[in-house]
Order: sequence, then C-alpha cells, then structure tokens
Amino acid sequence: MLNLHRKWKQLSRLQRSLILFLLALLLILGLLSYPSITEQWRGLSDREDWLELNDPELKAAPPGVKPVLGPAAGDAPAPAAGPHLEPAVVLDVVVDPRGPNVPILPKPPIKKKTFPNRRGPPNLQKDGNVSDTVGGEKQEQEAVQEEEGEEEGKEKKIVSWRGAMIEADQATEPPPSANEKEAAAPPAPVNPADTVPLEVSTGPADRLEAVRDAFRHAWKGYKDHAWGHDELKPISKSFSEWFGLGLTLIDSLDTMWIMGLKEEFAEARRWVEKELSFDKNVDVNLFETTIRILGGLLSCYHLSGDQLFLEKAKDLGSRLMPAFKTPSKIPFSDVNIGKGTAHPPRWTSDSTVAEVTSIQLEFRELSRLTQEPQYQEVVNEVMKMVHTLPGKHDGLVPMFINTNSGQFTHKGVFTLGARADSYYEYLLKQWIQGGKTEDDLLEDYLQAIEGVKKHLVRKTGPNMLTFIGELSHNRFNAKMDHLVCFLPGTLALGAHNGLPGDHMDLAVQLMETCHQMYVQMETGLSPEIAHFSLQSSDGRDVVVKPADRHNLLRPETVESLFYMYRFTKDTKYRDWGWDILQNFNKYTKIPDGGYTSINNVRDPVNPGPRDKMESFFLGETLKYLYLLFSDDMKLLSLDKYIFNTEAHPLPIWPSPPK
Ligand code: DMJ
Repeated sequence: MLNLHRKWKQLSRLQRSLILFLLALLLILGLLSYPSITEQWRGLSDREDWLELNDPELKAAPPGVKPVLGPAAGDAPAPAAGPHLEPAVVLDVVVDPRGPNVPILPKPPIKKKTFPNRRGPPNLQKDGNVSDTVGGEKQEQEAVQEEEGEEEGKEKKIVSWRGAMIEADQATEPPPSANEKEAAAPPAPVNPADTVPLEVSTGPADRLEAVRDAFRHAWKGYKDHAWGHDELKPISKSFSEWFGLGLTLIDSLDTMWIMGLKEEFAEARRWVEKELSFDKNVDVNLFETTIRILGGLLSCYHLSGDQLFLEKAKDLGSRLMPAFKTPSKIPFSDVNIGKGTAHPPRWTSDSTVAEVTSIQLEFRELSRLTQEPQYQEVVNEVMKMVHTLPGKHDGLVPMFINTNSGQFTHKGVFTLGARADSYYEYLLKQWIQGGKTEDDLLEDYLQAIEGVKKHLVRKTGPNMLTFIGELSHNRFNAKMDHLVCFLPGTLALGAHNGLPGDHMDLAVQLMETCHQMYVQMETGLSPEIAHFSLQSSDGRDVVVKPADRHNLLRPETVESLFYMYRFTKDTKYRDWGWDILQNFNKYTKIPDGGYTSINNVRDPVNPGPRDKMESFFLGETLKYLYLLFSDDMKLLSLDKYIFNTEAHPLPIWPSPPK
C-alpha cells in the first residue's frame, strides 16, 4: 500500500489527473449499466431458486406438463414455474415455446445446471422479434425424462419430459402388413347434408356474444402479431414457434366455424390453402401434432365439407407414419415430417403413455375417410398391446412405455394427470366413436374407473370435497393437476352412453371440486396443480404451492362444465363457466389483443403475465365456453360427435347395416 502511495506521488499532476478521469469515467459507465445488470441477475437468481429446490413437491411442473410424482421424480429438476414476474421483466424474457412458460433468460451469466433440450429443432426455437432461446419443450414443454436402464419398482431420475431433438438412429421394423390387420371401416365421405352450417346458434345472447368477443380479441392479437406462426406472445407483440405450422391458426379453425365467424374463417382457410405446407424439415411431436393439427383439419373437413382440409389431413397423416416404425410398434414421440424419420427424445427410448394412446380417434377417422387402413392399423396395434400389458394397477397405467421393449417403464406411479390423462379419455371415446362394439376398450375403461375409485379418490377433511390424488409406489399423494378436470366430463359422457350411474355421481362431485379450484383462488382462476387437505382441522381444502400457481388458460374445467350442462341442464354449470370467462377477461386479457398465461392465480394485484397464449385457449377453452352457453343442443350433438382431446369434433361412426 505504501509502495503504491509512493508511486502515485511520483506521477506528474497531468498523469494523476488522467488516471482519476479514467476512473471516474469507468464509475459512471458502471452506474449507467447497473439496472440491466441487476435485472438480469435477478432473473437468473429466480431460475436458480427453482433449480435448487430439493423438495420435489415444490418443483414446478413445466406448464402443460405434468409434474412427475413422488419418488419417481427423483431429485431431478423439473422446470418450475418461475417466481412471480413483473410484467416489465416478462418482456425481457424469452419464454420457452415448448416449456410451460418457464422463463429463460437470453444470456444467463451463470449456468448451474442445464436441461435436456426440449421439443423441436433448434432453428424453430425462436420467438419473433426475440433472440434464440435455450430451447424448450411443449408446454409441453414438458419436462423430459432421463432414464438409464429400467428396473421394476425402482425410482428413476426424471429430468424433464417430452421434447426431443432427434437422432434418427433408432431401429425400425417394416410397417405392419395390411393383411395382418383388420380391414378398415368403409369410407364415409362427408355428406353435405351432415355438415354443420356456419351459423350462430341461439342462446343466452349476452354470454354467447361475450365468448365470441373474447375469441375475436384473442384472434386479433394473433392476427396482428403472430399470423401463420404457432403461438402469440401478446405482451411483446410477437410470436413463438413450436413446429412452425401455424398451430394456433389451425387449432382455431373449427371454433370460428362453430361461432359463425365467417370472415375470420375464410381468411384462415386461405392461409391453409396458400401457405400451409408439411413438406418441411422439422421435428414435430406425434401426439401434439395429431390432436391439434390432424384433429383440427379433420374436424374442419366434417364441419364444412371442404375437401382442402381432408387433403391436408391426408398429407400430414402420411408424414406422421414413420413414428410407428419401432421395434415394438409403440411409436416414437417425434417425427421429422420432411425427412420421414422418427426418434424418441435424446435422453430415453420411452414414449409417454398418454401420447401413444391418444392419437387413435384421429388416425382411425383418417383411415375411414381415405379408405387407407394403415392409419387405423398402427394405432389399433398400440391399444391391443397396452390392453394386455403387465404393470397396470387395477386398470391404472404407468406414465411411460418403452419403444424397444413395448413394456411399461417407471412402474408404480399412477396419475390421472399429465402423461396418463387422455389414455382414460380415449378408451371411452374410441369405444363411442366405433359404435360401442370394441369390447376391449370398454373393459379397460370400466376397469380403470374402478381403479380410480379404489386407489385415487379421496375426500378433503374440511369440506369433504372429492378429489383425485396420485399413487407413487403405494404412497398416496393428495395432489391433483388441473388437467384431471377433464374427468367429470368424461365420466358424464360414459354415463350418458349407458355406463354405471355411479360414474355420474362421481362426475358431479369432481365437477364441484374443479369449480372450487377456481373460486378458492383470489383471481377466481385455477392453479396448474392443487393439493388437498385431508385433515378436518386444516383450514382450507385447496392448498397451492408457490411453484404451482400459474394458469395457462387451460380448458379442462370448462370442458367438463359443457358436458355436465348438456347432460343435466343444471344452470349452475353455466354460471360457473361464466365466472371463469369473466376472470379470464379480468386477469389475462391484454388490451391490444390476445390473452396471456399468468404466473400467480393468488395475486389479483399482479397475476404476473407470462406473455404466451396457448393455441388450446382458442381451440378448446373458448369453444367449450361457447358450447356451454349455446341453447342449441343440436349444435355438435354428443350423440353424433365425439370431441378429441383438443376439442375437435369428429363424427361417431354410423352403425353398419345389419
Ligand atoms: C391440450 O393440448 C389437450 O387438451 C391435452 O389433452 C392436454 N393439454 C392441453 C390442454 O390443457
């Protein structure tokens, strides 16, 4: 120090002034850049917080994705919903297109852990007007699973799920020969008399008009800032890509038709005709592409009779077929629709059970329309295998299935939420679609509902609310994803089709619980995941952990409200749906256009907009609300149509002549 002081004294006055000037300059520059530095670090620490959570229950489930339960989740970091973000911060953040809205900083200064890639090729993981992201997965985002080897009953490390970058190096098998399979049902081209006229139905005019207004508002944002892209980012007025196939536009088509929005429909149809091409070198997720795009196109064909939609559906269906070329015939999660290659996620050879068993309605219908049996054959084969597979628990299925062995993996964990949910839904719906003749489907469905009642149904201590929990290696977890709220509607649909009356009783009780998941929150909107109190001494029935407080504009509760109203005509279900719509308008509507997912349903002052509008908000949520308020019971009669898991109606097949 003394030395330094001596040297300083030896300098000329000019030299000292120059040094002092430079130091002052550096100080000023540092101060000027301080806000952006702190901002970035603040965001980073948010992310680190959840990366380092040790309590698996506190780990966020990536939006749209379902959290991996209990021990099976191991200590892997499932992306959690980040802590509450101020809108200004949200604008600086790139939201992972596939990942359930996990904010990802453009250039984090420090990276403690890395996640496996998410779905979609890197070149598509870009947001409009925004720099590259780290990559993400479907709200999908879904976390990905990292699995090295498999042992029965042993808990596996789950890192994240879904997603996939691809390595087209998986062993393949020749496609199943047509003569091994049952013959496809006879084709049934759309009869113009069977199409649904593009007219507005009558009903409580104010509520119907309010839903139509909400749709127009959402569509305006999409049209202004994301036209032809996958998803709108309504706050930053940009877009995100997942597959680069105009996801929101296609998911929305039949909603516009049903709502009588003729101009919007015509304009979107022109885009499909002129711009939509599946001849792209892009990896898509088989399940998501099937339910949203294939399902949307088939539904539009049925509603409008317009051949364009069937042609597009055929093109897409044939491009998805390579997914089934696996050793086991259980399809890979991802397909490159341009190259004709398929592969599982990089970190595993497993597929998700819900994904491989929830593409059947669409592929079966495609075969019926085209008279080409191969689509129906490949998906029927999956159901046939799952029907006899060991590892079920009174009809309940594990969440993963291996594409090499064809066996369930990560056994012992059972949920009606993410990764298993639509397996149960599609058992019933395939049975109905096919004219209630396929007994294995019915048997599996009935057995599964018995399994649900036996192992997963419980009541809360405080107010005896019935809920569906999860089972992890015989340990009950009182946790229910919002996704499970599809179940009341499915149970009611089964009862309507002649299944046991106690299914309807359970539906009524669960509908009340899903309603409570909304009304007990300060915003009147449900969290992504709820925990339920089992002790009567507990203060409240519904408890929400900080990482689970987000709302992605999901449809399941309004979907079930639609079924419950159609079958009971109890107007309370309409009132509950009306409250939900109003709260979406209050807390998620972006003034210039569009709606956004939010971070915190418990903070009405700052719900934390996430800057993302999922395509299912237009494809499902608003459609079901519209149908809920419509008095026209013939509009998509549930005796004539079956809705796929993305709310795209497909016809129930006519019975063959006797
Ligand atoms: C949709 O894509 C479908 O409803 C799917 O079955 C579950 N996830 C979303 C909506 O929440």
